[in-house]
Amino acid sequence: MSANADDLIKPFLTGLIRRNPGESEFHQAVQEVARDVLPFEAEHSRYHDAHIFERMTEPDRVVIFRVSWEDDAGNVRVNRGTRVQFNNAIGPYKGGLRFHPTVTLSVLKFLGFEQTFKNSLTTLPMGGAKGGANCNPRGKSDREVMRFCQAFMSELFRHIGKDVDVPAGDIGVGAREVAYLYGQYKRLRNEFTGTITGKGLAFGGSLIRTEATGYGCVYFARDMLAHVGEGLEGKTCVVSGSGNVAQYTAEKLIQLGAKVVTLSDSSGFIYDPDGLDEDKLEYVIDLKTVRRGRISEYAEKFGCEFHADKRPWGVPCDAAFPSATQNEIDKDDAEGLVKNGCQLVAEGANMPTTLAGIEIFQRGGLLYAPSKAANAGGVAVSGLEQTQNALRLSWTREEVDRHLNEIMSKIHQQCVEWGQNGDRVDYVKGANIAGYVKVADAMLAYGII
Ligand code: NDP
Ligand code: 2IT
Repeated sequence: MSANADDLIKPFLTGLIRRNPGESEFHQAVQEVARDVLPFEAEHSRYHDAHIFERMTEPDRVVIFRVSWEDDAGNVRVNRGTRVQFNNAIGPYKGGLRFHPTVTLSVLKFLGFEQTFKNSLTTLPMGGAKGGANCNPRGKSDREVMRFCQAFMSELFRHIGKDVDVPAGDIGVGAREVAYLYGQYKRLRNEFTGTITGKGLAFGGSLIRTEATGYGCVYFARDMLAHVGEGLEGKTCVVSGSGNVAQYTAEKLIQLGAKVVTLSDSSGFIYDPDGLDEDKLEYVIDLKTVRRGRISEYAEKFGCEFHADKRPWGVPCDAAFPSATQNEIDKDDAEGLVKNGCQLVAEGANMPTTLAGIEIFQRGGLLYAPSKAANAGGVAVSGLEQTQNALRLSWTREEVDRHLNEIMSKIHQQCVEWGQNGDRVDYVKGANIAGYVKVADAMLAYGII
């Protein structure tokens, strides 16, 4: 970073930190974007004079509410629900809901901020939002999860709508939770307008939405490799997580001839040097989405290694697909990946790499795709679910997959257009500037609001 860029960024971040004390994840997400956008604004006075980036770091509004519910034993339980409506300059608010004990305002603000840029990159008309609650669905009965979702939606329904704000899933919010949430929304509003995406196919869901984030991430990796004349076939891949994104990242990698040797969860990772195949993956999907078990059971079943309380980044690979959670790759992990010859990192999870880790990847010359570009396939197909709901029809699997492919390629093209740096592409800069410009132009047009 030049001394000049540093002079712009430091005072900006000092102000941001003063206004948002203690919100380390939010600071981190803004810092990553500020490094590209503030120098860009300095060169484009129309954005700079209108304080566009400063306005983009302040959410339009945050709704915080109590979620009271009763567990199976008759105990009263209280959680905190939040919806961060970050920016609706280019379309209705759109973004997932996360139910996890680590959910804080900082986490939801980082996710909502990132979502604004990601949704802009998809080329679809969607603003940025995120929400969730500090609860843990793990270990709860279906009925408990149902009562929790109904209590959560009993307040959220006032703040959302098909043309206002359309939530979806994220960590801890899958098909089961989306169905309970939508059922309650429908009951309270007495309307069937599809105001949540990731719905079941019987009630307005889209084919390929379940697969979209993982598939899209692999399509993006394929496009990055094609740009340098390579392909995924035969590549050894390390994947973290074993939830929705990890499962369908692994599936598409296998379909394209790559070898997936790891998966993980919050207890550790499995290392299967023979690689996953369709049958093993089917076992994982049943284990994590139906039986809700631990990934260590995979190691017992297929006789491979399980490394408790460890992350998989020390396993030698050609490509890495972090697909669990934020900050799961730190500086040491990144150094290990570079040292072991990893060529490509495509982020299925949101902000899985620390700022120090990103610097290591960029200095190491890897093909590094930040989450706002690489994992945009999920929200893109959510956008296509909204379109199908509005049209009151359903597209085929092939049609949705074709759109997903095209959207990921368009995101790749935008990254190349804005991030070309000599004979290399800076995908971080490309995604940040391309995502920014569309939102900034809309905000500029609206005047000072
Ligand atoms: P799931 O709940 O389906 O799976 C999450 C996975 O990550 C599980 O394996 C879980 O382990 C693991 N995990 C969660 N938190 C932690 C943690 N603190 N430490 C270690 N492991 C953890 O979520 P998704 O697959 O949907 O989401 C994964 C990532 O992808 C998130 O960053 C999410 O924001 C992002 N994403 C999701 C999209 C979607 O469409 N679902 C779209 C774009 C991004 P365990 O089973 O032990 O809890
Ligand atoms: O982080 C994300 O993009 C998501 N969790 C998906 C959001 C959506 O609205 O589909």
